Amino acid sequence: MKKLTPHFVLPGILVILFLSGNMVSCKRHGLKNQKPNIILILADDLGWTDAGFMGSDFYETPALDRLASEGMVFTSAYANAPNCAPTRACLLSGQYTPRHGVYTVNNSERGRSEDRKLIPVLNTTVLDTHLMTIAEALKRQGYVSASIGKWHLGQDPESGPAAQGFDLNIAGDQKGHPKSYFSPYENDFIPDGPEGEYLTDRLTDEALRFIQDHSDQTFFLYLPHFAVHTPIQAKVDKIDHYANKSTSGSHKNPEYAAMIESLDEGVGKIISLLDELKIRDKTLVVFFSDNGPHGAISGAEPLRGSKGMLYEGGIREPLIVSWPGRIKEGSNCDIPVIGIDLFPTFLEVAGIKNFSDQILDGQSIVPLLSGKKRWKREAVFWHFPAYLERYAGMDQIFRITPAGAIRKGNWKLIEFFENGTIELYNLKEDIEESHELSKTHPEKTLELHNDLLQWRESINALVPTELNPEYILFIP
Ligand SMILES: [Ca+2]
Repeated sequence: MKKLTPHFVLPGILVILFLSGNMVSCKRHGLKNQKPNIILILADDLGWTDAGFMGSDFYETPALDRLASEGMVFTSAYANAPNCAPTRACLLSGQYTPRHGVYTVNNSERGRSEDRKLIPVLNTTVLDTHLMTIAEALKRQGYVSASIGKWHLGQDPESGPAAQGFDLNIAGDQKGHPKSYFSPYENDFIPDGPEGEYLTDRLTDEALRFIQDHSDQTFFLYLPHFAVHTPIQAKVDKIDHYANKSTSGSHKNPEYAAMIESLDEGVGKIISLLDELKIRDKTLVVFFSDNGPHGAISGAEPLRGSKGMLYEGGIREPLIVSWPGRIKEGSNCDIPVIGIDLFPTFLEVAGIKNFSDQILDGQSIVPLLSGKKRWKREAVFWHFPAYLERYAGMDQIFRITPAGAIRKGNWKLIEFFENGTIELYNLKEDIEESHELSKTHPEKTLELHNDLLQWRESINALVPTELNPEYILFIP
C-alpha cells in the first residue's frame, strides 16, 4: 500500500466539507435524548484499511467514503475481540467477554491438542437470554427493531434475535458464515430468492424494506452483513474491474474487492433512502466491523496481524458515526473507543436513563461525538483465554494462544498466558507494534500489567492455568 496512514477526507472535497461543516456547526443541536432512528451496519471481517476512506488504494468504497465525510471517523476504534461471536456478544450486551463467557467462535480448543500447552477456558456459544440486549433496552423507549444478517449467538426461537428483543429477524442463526452468497442460501431464517441472487444485495433490500415500512416510527436497524467473511464469492460483473487494477500490498484479491463493493453499494442505497424519506437528520448511522481482515485474503498494514490476533490488525476497526446537523461532518477522533461503548451511547441519544441493574462496561461516546476532547477513561481491555489455529501457509502454529491485553493512553500491553510472556508497545510512536519495549520500560510494563490484573480480578475473568497432559513440547 502506498499510504501508511489512512486519509480520512478526500482532498478534492476538503474545501466543500470545511465550509459545509462550519455552516452546520452554527445550527448544530445536542445529541442527548433526541430519540433518533439508529442504524448499526456491522461488516464482518472488514479490516482497518479495507476501505477507501481508511487508506486503501485498491478497494473502492465511494458510499462509505461519503458517509465518513458526513460524520466522525474514529481512528482508534476497537472490536472487543479478534473474531466474530465475542465481538457481537459484547456489542449487543454492553459487556466484556468474561461476564457472558462468549470468548471465541465455537470451541476454545482449536488446533491440535498436542500443540496446546494449557487447557483453555470453556467457551459459551450462545448469548445468555437473561442479558438485556440493545434491542430490548431500546424497545422500552418505543423503538421497533430488526436484525437483518448474521447473528452467530444462538438461534430462534430460543436464543436468536427474536428471543433477544428484535421484532424482526432475517437471516440470523447460529452459523458464522453463509453456505453460499448466492441463492439458494439454505438458511431457515431467510427464504431463498431467485437462483443466483446475491446475499449482500438481498440483505440491503430487506433493510430498505424495513426502513420504508417503519419510516413513521422510531426504529433500530441492526444490519450485520455476512460480507466480507468467507466464502469469498462476488458478483461476476464486479470482479473484472479489480482483476485489471494494480494491486496494493496485501490488498490484491479481486473477488474480495468486489464483495466490499457490494457491501458499499448497500450502504449507499440505505443513505439515499434516508434522504428520500427525509429522515436522514433524524437517523444516527454507525458503520463498524467486528474484527480484522482474514490474513490469507487481505491485510491491515501498517497494523501488525489480522483476524484472530490481539495485535492491532486483529482488533482495530473502521468506525464511522454520522448524524447530519448533530455530529460535525468530516471530523475524526483518535481517542480509543470500543464496541461496548455503543450500548450506552445508544441509551443516551435515545434518552433512556433508568436502564436496569445490568452492568454496562462501556462508556457513552456522545461527548466525543459532540466535539469534546476531554473524555475520561483509563483503559480498555481484552480477554481471550482460547486458542485459534493458524491459517494455511502461516509459519506459526497458532494465530493466538490464550492471552489478554490492555490499551492505556498510547501504550498497549499483551500478556500470553502459556508462558507469562509480556509485550509492551507505544502505539503513538509504533503503530506497527514492531518495537517490543517491556525490557526497556519496566515501570510502564508493571503499571499496565497491574491494571490488567486488577481488571481481571474485578470482573472475575477466568485465566487458564491447567496444563494439557497431551501437550508435546516442540523443540526445533
Ligand atoms: Ca468476523
